[in-house]
Amino acid sequence: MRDPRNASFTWHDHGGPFRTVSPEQARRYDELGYFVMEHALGAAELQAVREAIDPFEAQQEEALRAMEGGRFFIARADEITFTTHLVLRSALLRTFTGSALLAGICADLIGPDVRLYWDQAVYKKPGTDSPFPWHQDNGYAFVEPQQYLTCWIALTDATEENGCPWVVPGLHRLGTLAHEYSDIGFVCLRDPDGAVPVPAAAGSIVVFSSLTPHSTGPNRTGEVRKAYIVQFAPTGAEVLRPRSDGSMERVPADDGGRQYEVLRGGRPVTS
Ligand SMILES: O=C(O)CCC(=O)C(=O)O
Repeated sequence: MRDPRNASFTWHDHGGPFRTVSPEQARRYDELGYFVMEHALGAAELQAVREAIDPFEAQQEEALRAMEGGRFFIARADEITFTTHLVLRSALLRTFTGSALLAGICADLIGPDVRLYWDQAVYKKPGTDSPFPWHQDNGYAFVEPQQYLTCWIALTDATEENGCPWVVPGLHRLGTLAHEYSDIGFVCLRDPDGAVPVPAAAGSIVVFSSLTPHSTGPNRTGEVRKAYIVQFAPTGAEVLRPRSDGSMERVPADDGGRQYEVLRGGRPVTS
């Protein structure tokens, strides 16, 4: 079932020319809704990004443990943490999110004018039994245009055993599906047919659409599964936010501090 705000949606295929993704990756993005850019980050860059994030995640874990029930929204102490808006706290991550690699993916899959929409680290701890439920990223906050970009960057090897992403190929072309809230996250599908695991070696990027239904599995290993998720939207994108009277307000996704320009007229903007 579609989200009622998704009245008329058309997926626009990408015709190139491409500067960073291959024509085959662009084809997979259009047809399936995702592809993996293998070993996109070098070892030194990967280590630097992980080391920039780890201390903030440790603080987040401590803060969660101090909360009633060890929970806040969908985060759970010693299971799964969401450390958001790291670009406000780390110059290294700010530079990384505007790197030639990420800006190039944005140029190929979004367009000439792009802003960072969201960034967060998601760490899944050993012994986390519950999966992260099936959702589209546009199911958390309804953005228009609906079609924005998620780069799920594996900071450690992501495997079926420790909670790699799973996707349902093809459904992104329908636009935003209806979601309902559960205490482990918003849900748009339950046990969908055709779901495929998307393992990713450390340093690889799972590139998918905000409209690609995805989930991540339990972590049955003894190691933390670490990911840094960065999302990009076309300049001018707006979030449709419900007001208390039931009407919708349109909030531009251009927060001066963290939703900065990454591309303007097809050229990287350094912030
Ligand atoms: O990385 C995870 O385990 C789930 C995160 C996710 O799907 C999301 O933030 O949209």
